[in-house]
Amino acid sequence: MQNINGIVSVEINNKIALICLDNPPVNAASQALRDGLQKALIWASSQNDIGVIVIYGAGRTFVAGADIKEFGKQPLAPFLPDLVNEIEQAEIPVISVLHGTALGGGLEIALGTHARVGIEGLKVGLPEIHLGLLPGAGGTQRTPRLCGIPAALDMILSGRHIHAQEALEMGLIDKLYDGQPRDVAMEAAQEVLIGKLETHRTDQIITKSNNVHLDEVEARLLQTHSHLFSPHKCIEAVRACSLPIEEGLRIERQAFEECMETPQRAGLIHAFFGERSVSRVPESKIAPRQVEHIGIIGAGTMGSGIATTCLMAGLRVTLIENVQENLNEGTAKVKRNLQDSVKRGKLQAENLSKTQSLLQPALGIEYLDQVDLVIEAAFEDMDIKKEIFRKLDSVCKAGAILASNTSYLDINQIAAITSRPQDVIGLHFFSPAHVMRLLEIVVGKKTDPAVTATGFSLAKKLRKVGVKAGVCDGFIGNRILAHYRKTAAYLVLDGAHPQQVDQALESFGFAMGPYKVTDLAGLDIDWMTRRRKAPTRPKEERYSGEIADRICESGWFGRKSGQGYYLYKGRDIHTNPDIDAIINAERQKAGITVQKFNNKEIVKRYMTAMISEAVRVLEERIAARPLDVDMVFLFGYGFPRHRGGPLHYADTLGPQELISRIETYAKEDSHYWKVPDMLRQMALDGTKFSDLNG
Ligand code: T1G
Repeated sequence: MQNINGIVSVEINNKIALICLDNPPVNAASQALRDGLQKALIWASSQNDIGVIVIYGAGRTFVAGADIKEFGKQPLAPFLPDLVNEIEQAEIPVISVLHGTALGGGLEIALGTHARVGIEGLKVGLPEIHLGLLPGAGGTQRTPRLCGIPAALDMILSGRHIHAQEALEMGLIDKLYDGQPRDVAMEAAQEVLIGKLETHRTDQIITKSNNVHLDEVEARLLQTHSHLFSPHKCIEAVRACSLPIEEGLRIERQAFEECMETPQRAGLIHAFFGERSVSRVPESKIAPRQVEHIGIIGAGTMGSGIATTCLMAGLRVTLIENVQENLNEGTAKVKRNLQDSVKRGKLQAENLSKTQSLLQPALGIEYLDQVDLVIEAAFEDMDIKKEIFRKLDSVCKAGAILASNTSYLDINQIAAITSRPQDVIGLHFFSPAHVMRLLEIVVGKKTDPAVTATGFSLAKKLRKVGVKAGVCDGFIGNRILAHYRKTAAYLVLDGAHPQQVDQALESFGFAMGPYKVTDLAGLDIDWMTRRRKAPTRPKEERYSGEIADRICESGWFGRKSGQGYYLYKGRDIHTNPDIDAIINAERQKAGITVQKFNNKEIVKRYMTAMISEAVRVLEERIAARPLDVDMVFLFGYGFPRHRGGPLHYADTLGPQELISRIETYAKEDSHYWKVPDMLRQMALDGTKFSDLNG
């Protein structure tokens, strides 16, 4: 065994050279792995009488891609595309054994080998598009040669994982085996030596151009993803696959480097690492409590959604209502959600009945005496919640965690009425709870760190993105939303049309503008919030709810009533001409001189408002890090992923630009537009939000 550099080793066994890649956790193609692999190939080729070289991975997967941590830094040789070419041009046949998730640069290494074998359970893919990139080590040139342009383009533009059998049928791998990587490496190598497993060079396959298909896909992309950069560069690179491979690889490299330079690549990589590091909180070093049986109080939309997500994670669920009819309705909704999850491929059909059997509907809180954790999802009323928690305190076993799904109420107040405030926490799910990935973990003053740790462990089990939040009205997301939604309302009062505001934010990258979102959620919910907050609204605050109040008073609550800011006929959505009269009447009543706003100005105001409140949430330690705010908005509020989140986006503007915008707007409304002290300090220190994510 020749240990090349601690990550790569080579073993000679008769005429076979076995190169083992061992770079946990996912064998990322770091500079050390590339350097070791290159040296191993040279060393193996220099040995006498080697008939075949096999590359395989140790651990849970073959190479899962280039090392994303190296992006944005000075690239270091050997460069992956060059290494793949060296593999392909080797005189001794080189084959690869793929297991786990051979993705991106990992699959590209394999495409440079002269035969690829997979191990059962393998998934392959070219997910670079999710990082704002394209396959930059030959994937756009070799994949079409192996499986044709349409299949290659689908793989590159979707970034999807392809299961082993499909990969075999597509021609991406040559044979499927079962067993451990090293044993399969030996078996496949011996088959090469006896001619049972053929080897071939991908670069010698000629691909016919298919510009008709490429033009069709490009046209569709311009409709759906015109704001994204890398999909168009993917097509540009794939177009070159009918040229000699040296030319194609040059065009691919050029396109890759252009993508690497974009803010979209930086935003998507921030999102990738943020999703993983957001759960790294001090409490995650503490052992969580055991949770196998969950009690849920309230079988309404949220309760049934939360029950669904817990059942899908294999947890037992006792679902509580106080009226049989509501319990039946909620139970039926859970079953529909599970069937919907099967349709969406989130739950295997063969697991449906077993999953449903974990659900135990019951009338009365006394059935929760043995659960490990309760999630209260009752009506958003503090008195109702206090009454429930009083009962839970007397019914639940010692050590049971008592959580509320409240979206803004004070967890400390709820905890204070129990004899176990240390076991009380907020677990704020987002509707639909079995689809939305965000879970705000709201930590009270007295919450035991082990309870917080359990919140994060539950989030992982539910495949949610858990974000730690402090206690304030609305925690992180709804607190910030409540602020910047006023900007949208002020813009409409002052001259913009709701549909224009939506279009402006959709062109910025939001899937839906704020008026479509509020129509979808139900205008009555915001109406209730405005009335709840009316008694405590500061007198200096410019009221932003006049137009929305009039719309609600007309009984128009959005999609659920067929009419809101828009008209809903079946799945069609149209502007609602009846709101123009309401808007004009309110402007007249307020004596407003109508202004014109262009889309750029709408986005500037909206984003500046969002960022300024996000900074205040950081100042008050409601969120510990800027990335916590970013992940809340990426996973709970449809913030465009390629922009990385509000504060990652703020770094592209800089604190000084934000301060000057706020100071300009403050001339119109000094109560609403205030520069947070933290932003001024950042401008003085030259600090970026990314510096605060450590
Ligand atoms: N580089 C660096 N670190 C990576 C990584 C990568 N490619 N993939 C994962 N990690 C880290 C991750 O941050 C986490 O770290 C740990 O590994 C476990 O990951 C030239 C340019 C492979 C399906 O996009 O999809 O190749 O938090 O929690 O849920 O054309 O990781 O433990 O410190 O996600 O089991 C293309 C990205 C790169 C694959 C495993 N490849 N990774 O999922 O574990 S670009 C990708 C994943 C490229 C070439 C181009 C998943 C996974 P930590 P995890 P998992």
